Amino acid sequence: MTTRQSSRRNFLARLAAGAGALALTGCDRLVQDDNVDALLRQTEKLTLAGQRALLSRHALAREYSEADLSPVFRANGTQMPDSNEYARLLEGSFMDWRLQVDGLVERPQSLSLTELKRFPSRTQITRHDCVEGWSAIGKWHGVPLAHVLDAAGLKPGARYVVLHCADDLEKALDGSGRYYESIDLIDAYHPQTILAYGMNGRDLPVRHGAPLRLRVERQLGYKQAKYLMRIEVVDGFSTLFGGKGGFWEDRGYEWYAGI
Ligand SMILES: Nc1nc2c(c(=O)[nH]1)N[C@H]1C(S)=C(S)[C@@H](COP(=O)(O)O)O[C@H]1N2
Ligand SMILES: [Mo]
Repeated sequence: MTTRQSSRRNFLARLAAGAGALALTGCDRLVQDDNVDALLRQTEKLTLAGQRALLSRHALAREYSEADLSPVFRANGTQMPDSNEYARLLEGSFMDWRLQVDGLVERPQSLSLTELKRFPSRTQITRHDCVEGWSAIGKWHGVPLAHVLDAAGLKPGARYVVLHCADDLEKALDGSGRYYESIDLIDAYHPQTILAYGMNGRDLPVRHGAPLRLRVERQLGYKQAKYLMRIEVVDGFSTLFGGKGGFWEDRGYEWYAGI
């Protein structure tokens, strides 16, 4: 929350408390004043709208049953990162792969797949919606991002989580074609936001982002970053890559891709 937002909230809270106190002491001259009345009615609406917006960000995405699983789950974007480093990691069955967790954290982490699998896990069957106009229902298994963030401990000022991937979706010598994404802390701590290492009861296949991908179920397909290498906690993303918070965002897509 910005300082302006929070001081406005404080102002509204004081206003509401003040009005209550006035009403209680029977001094209704102020309360009956037309302007104050109108203002109070408006703050009531604002609070409701604000609460509704927040509630909807916390709501769960629909979950499905095994019978709903799509027989074919399409792969999109990169289906095999084209780097020597990724080839080497894949050849070693990702035994040498580590997820770096750094940025605004108290305890930077370097986590192997085995270590990630020791955290409590979650399985969810959800529908993936790509902006290109296709959907598929899949079963995802992994560690809630919240557990990993708690292990690292957020520093004051932390506001976003940036997901750095292994693949260049665009060939650019300056590194600007690297896939990445970002989400805010509401989504990062949402119970269905997981770092998935399993899909449909097996290890996550390479074309779907092995060894680890994000599932952030209230948002569109392009937010579901595959081939995760690093999680960086930041206070803003304007200085990263194109500054818009994601590979496709830098090319014009919305940062918040709610569905
Ligand atoms: N690293 C990386 N993540 C990515 C992409 C990509 O090209 N590279 N494509 C995105 C898009 S547009 C979609 S629809 C989904 C596709 O996921 P899937 O291949 O498992 O179907 O991954 C998203 N995450
Ligand atoms: Mo997509």
